[in-house]
Amino acid sequence: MLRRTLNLGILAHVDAGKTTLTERLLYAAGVIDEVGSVDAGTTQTDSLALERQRGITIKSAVVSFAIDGVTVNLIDTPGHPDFIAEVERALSVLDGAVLVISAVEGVQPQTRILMRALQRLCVPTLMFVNKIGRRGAGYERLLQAISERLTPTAVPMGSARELGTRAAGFAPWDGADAAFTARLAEVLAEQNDSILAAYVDGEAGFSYRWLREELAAQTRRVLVHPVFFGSALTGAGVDSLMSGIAELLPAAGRGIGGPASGRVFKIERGAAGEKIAYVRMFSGTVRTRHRVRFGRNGERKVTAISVFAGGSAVQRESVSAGEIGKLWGLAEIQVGDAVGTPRKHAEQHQFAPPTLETVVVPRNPNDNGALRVALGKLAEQDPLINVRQDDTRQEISVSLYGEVQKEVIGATLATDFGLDVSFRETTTICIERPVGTGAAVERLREAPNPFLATVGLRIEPATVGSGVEFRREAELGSMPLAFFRAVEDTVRATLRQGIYGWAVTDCTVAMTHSGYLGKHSLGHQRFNKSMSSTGEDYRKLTPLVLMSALQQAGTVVCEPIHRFCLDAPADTIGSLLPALTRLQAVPQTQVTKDASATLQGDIPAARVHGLRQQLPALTRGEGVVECTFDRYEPVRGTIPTRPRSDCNPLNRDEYLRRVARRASRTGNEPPETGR
Ligand SMILES: Nc1nc2c(ncn2[C@@H]2O[C@H](COP(=O)(O)OP(=O)(O)OP(=O)(O)O)[C@@H](O)[C@H]2O)c(=O)[nH]1
Ligand SMILES: [Mg+2]
Repeated sequence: MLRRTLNLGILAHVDAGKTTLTERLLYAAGVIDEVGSVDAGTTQTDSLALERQRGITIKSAVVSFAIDGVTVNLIDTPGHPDFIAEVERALSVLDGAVLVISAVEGVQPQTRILMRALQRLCVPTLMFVNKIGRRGAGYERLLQAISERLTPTAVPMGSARELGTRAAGFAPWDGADAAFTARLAEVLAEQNDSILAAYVDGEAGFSYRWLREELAAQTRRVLVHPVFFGSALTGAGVDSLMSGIAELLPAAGRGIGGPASGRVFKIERGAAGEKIAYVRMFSGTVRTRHRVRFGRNGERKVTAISVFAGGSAVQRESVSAGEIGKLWGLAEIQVGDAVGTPRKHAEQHQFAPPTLETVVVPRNPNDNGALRVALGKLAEQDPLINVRQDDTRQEISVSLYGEVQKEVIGATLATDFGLDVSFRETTTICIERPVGTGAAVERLREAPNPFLATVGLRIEPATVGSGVEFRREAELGSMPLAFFRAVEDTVRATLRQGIYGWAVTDCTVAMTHSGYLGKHSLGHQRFNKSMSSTGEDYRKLTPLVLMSALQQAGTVVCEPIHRFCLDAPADTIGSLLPALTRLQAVPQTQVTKDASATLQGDIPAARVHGLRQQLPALTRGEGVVECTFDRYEPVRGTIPTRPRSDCNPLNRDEYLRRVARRASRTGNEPPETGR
């Protein structure tokens, strides 16, 4: 029998019940005999000590079960927005998803963000409205919120009874239910003309089986979203969801053909500290003892493989298309790396990068080196923390999504690495965008250029969100490709710190002039470094030229702005509004219903923490606010600067002095590269 695999993500706003549902699905599939509990710290997927202590998921975890001949690899993801990077990595390897929504809290901000990402990536998605046994659980209200705020093509799959009680249950509809078949036909007819024709002709044209098949087909094409209700805590509705997963989501047959191609979505360290890469294979096969390419330049022999199959990971000789495997032996591999042949379309980021940062300080100054190594290991699992070493101040900083992530990093450093650290206050990461066009050129053997290279660069603004684009306008062939590469790499590195010290982005840099001195020699034919251009000449000259062009262009410092959605008692709005103004928040819409009001608007990321702190006092403890990154906007008022950690090419003389000092420290002559 052909084995089929479904890689299924469970996604939701924090605390909606993903981990509890995962536990229930494992139980229903017979993988575990007892249902573990998040609150008691006994679930399969919240297995880290920190997750058990805190009762929240921090890292994505994979478990598996079999259903109707399909191996389901289930990825339980974290819901807290501080760990959105984990969700992002899981998203790139999914065949289908279950979006969990709390029947009490309803559609929450993170629910919408996740749904949008699932739709952009065309991931077939079922919805599970959880916690129907909790007081305040809704049914019609939930369906309405789903259709208004998530998707107009939601299809309820059954009815719920005794909502808000321990006895709450879910009854799936079937072909005997005329209202259900009529509604199904109506929704499916939107995309299928033969159903439309049969629908118009009247009942006789329908076969229920045909409708179910069409429902599965349209779910797989992400045209409709079936909605189930239930309780992960009591198990109500979980069997129906389980059947829905098998019937409606697309399991792939294992094709072994094609070149090996996969993607790493999780990195873990084994008991002996060895690196384990979780890879989803898209085509081909990876085998033990075979060499495999990964990332930009990595290549190593795979020493062991285990594949998820019906409950646990088992040792195997190979992992093939459609499957998820754990790979040992690939020492330098990073999260996000391609394994084998990279897929054609490089994955785009679905969520905004971190907008906060902090300096990590070891309590014992002698631990500085160990701290750097430890943070490096954390960055293997989560590159977005973007560990930076400021050589001038001897400080290490990391990027963050929020305070919970900061606490988790602190706790991980203590428990896994024995490092006691403190953090400086969290600050906002701004960006710089060029406002005009600037150009500069330094020519070979023309004073004051001290380097054996010609570099001309022009920088100009590009569309928002486009990043940094490098273009060669100077003719290729006018110098060796390695020198062009040295210029491009240096341009990207230099733009990490603009005029005010922030990363420069949304711009195009064109190389307008190039030139080099070939292998020159006096009298004899040996290469003479002092008379010939080297890669080092380009690496040193480029920052000077680029920063001079950038100063001419000028930059504007932009700060991250969040969208907030705030619910509070209507009678507290009078005191809330002035407080929001003091926090530089700009409310744009206000809806008052009965005794409660909802305000939506913008707030600088730097003020979000302040808003969260003040909210309870301003709303008698009843206010709830959700904030999500929206965009960057020019800073109003005092322009924040970030201390430089590069060697400051803004001041030419100072830069040249430092370059000279470094060269003399590292053995006078710059190394020869690029030949
Ligand atoms: N009453 C009730 N409580 C539930 C249900 N499902 C989960 N819970 C509770 O809700 C809380 C959060 O459950 P989790 O399963 O950890 O939720 P999660 O979505 O995995 O949370 P994160 O991974 O941290 O985002 C726990 O206290 C659960 O016991 C349910 O169906 N009914
Ligand atoms: Mg969880």
